[in-house]
Amino acid sequence: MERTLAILKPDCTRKSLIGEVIARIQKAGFTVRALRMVQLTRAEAEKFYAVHRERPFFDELVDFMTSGSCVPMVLEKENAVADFRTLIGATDPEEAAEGTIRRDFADNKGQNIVHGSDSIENGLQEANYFFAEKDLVSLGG
Ligand code: FUP
Repeated sequence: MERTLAILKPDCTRKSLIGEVIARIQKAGFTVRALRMVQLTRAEAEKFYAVHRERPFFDELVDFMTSGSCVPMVLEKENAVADFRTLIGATDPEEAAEGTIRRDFADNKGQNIVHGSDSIENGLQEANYFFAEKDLVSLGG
């Protein structure tokens, strides 16, 4: 079964939307195989988003991701990577489709509620960033 790594970002926790967003994820057919709450250090956020290091928004992104709690989770579903990106919508909530999580809850493209891996390979790598294989429950919910 395909896996993807989701992160509920600090705006999601600040807006008390953790439960609502997880409910949408579960209703869309994803199984939660691992979940925890973390406060990222700058070094951790910089490493996670290293691919964006040269982008003009990098410092702002790291500031934001370290501004509160994040909830990383490993999700499983057939076609998990693509289906999760459909569920959350485009990076910029103004461009995200109606009914998507970002369209409904995000303020702007910098603070957009949730992260979803962009490839199967990155999904596995990003899951390993937050969880060891032993942290994944076999049945999930
Ligand atoms: P996504 O895959 O939709 O999360 O988007 P990207 O990988 O392109 O961007 C990762 C994060 O960088 C976004 F969630 C927010 C931030 N970002 C900005 O702040 N400004 C931009 O113009 C693009 C991305």
